[in-house]
Order: sequence, then C-alpha cells, then structure tokens
Amino acid sequence: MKNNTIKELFNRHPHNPIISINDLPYKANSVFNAGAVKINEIIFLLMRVEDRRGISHLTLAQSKNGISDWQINSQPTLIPSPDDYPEEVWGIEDPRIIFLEEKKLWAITYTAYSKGGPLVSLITTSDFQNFTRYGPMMPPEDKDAALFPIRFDGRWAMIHRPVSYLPRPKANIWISFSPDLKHWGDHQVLIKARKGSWWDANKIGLSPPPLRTDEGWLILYHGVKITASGIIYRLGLALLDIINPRNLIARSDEWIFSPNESYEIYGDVDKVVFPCGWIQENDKILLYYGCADSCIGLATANLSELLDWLKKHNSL
Ligand code: BMA
Repeated sequence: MKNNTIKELFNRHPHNPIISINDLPYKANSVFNAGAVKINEIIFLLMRVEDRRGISHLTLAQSKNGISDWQINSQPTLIPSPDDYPEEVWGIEDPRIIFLEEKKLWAITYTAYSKGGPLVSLITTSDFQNFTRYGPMMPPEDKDAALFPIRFDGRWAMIHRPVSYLPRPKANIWISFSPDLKHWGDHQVLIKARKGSWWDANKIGLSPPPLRTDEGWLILYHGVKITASGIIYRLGLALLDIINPRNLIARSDEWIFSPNESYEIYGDVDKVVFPCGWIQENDKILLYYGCADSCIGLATANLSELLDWLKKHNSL
C-alpha cells in the first residue's frame, strides 16, 4: 500500500482552513489557536487574533455546524488589560476552555505575555459575554495550561508547561494542585520531553484540555522538533489515570498529526499545527487547530480509534 493511502487517525475537513483573516469583521494580522466548546448545539470558538501591532486578543465566533456560517463578534471579545493586569502588556493568547462542573462556570486558562515572559492566567464566564479575571496562576515562563473539570481529593488540578534553561533549555509538561484555583502547589512533572532525534524531543506542551474517557484522561500534546530548516509542531497522545491524574498510563511513540497541507506549512510560523480545543460528539472528536500561526483548521477523528491506537503504540 502506498504511504498516502494509509488511513490517518485525524481527517482534515475539505473546507480547511475554515476560518482565516478574510472572515474577520475588522483588520488584523492573523487568526489562529482557538479554544472550543459546544453549548446548546452551537459551537463556540474563542480565537486568538493577532493585531497589526503584533499584540494578541481573543474574539468569539459561533456556528451551528462548526464548519461554516461563523458569526464573529464585530469587536474583540477579550482585550489585554495591562492597566489592571500588567502581565497582559504584550497580549493574551492560546485559550483552553473547560467547564467547572461544581461552579457551573467555564474556566479559560490563557497565556498572558508579560515583560518577564509568558505566564498562565485565568478568566471565568457563565455566558461568554461577561468575564471575571482571576489574574496570574503561574509565574513566567509558563504556558499551555488547562484545568480539569472536577476536583481530585478536594483539590483542583491543572496541567501546564514551565520552561527551565539549565543545563540546557527544557520544557516538560507538569501538573499542579490547588484548593481554591489561586494558590498552587504539589507541582510534579507529568510528561517529560524526550531527547535526541524524537519528534517530541526537548519541548512539549498540552494542546487542548484533558478529555474524560472510560479509559482515563486523554491528552493530546504537541512536540516541537528542531530541524536544519526550522521547527515542526506535531501532535501525539497520552493517557492519565482517571482517579489520580498524576499517573501517566500511556504515551504514544509516534506522532499522529503533523503539518502536511500548504496552509499548515506556510504562514507567519511555518510547519505548525496547534490545537487549543476539541469537542466530543459521542464517538466523534472535532479538533480545532491553529495552522502555521495564520488561520484555523478542523480535523475529525473517532475517539475509540484514538484509544485503540494508543494501546498499540504505548511507549511506556
Ligand atoms: C508556541 C505558542 C503558540 C504558537 C506556537 C508556534 O510557543 O506561542 O501560540 O502557535 O508557539 O509559533
């Protein structure tokens, strides 16, 4: 069988990119990495929009079919607020959204780009019209964060990705716990970046929020390979224990999604696929991903196929 006829786990939508800068009702540089949720049969994307200064804000788009006919807010939905939150001075980026079941609130973890580097901040909302800012949860340099929808033994849990520079730059995925969403501790490395020539060597990060399945919390994460011609952002899978998410029970050996189409290969940052949101509809997964830091794509997969594949490709 020829390589291009082998079935992939994720299928790109034929209308990709489903949202690009021409769809926005105002002038901007790019629209990409979007958080995604479904409320009352409507798909909401909270999209990162980079303006022509280079500063990002977040704008809401809604669609019934999640593919076309997007209603995009005529003005930015959430703009940086550096007077009250100085850490947002260079923009707000890459939202991940999860429903906190106990509080009946949507929690949006996002990157605030401070003068000291990117850090993790939190906003909550019940309706995507009124928003409450909580401020920073993690100091710089830290990003790629999402909360879990429930507490574990009374504590909230968050996955995030701090960076350390000694003895050489390294970015592993961590998990931390909090009694109140404000004070975080019990920090632990959850998934280590691999080394050498692996697709996920040196730098990895959570992509969309953890997804609850019968087999555990499904994690889709990105790995950044540095090559002679630049970086490649690809995606792989992991699984965490459902009761104790500190336990990593599976991690894929191979990547499952990689820049392949021209809109993923060429853009403001070439060769990047960067999802911040996925939506489950029974066994179907809708993955919304940023393409080359320039536009938004949609790819679909079957959850059962992802879990079966991960069992066969577990490298632990
Ligand atoms: C990461 C994040 C993403 C971006 C990606 C590729 O570090 O900043 O927002 O899509 O780099 O540039």
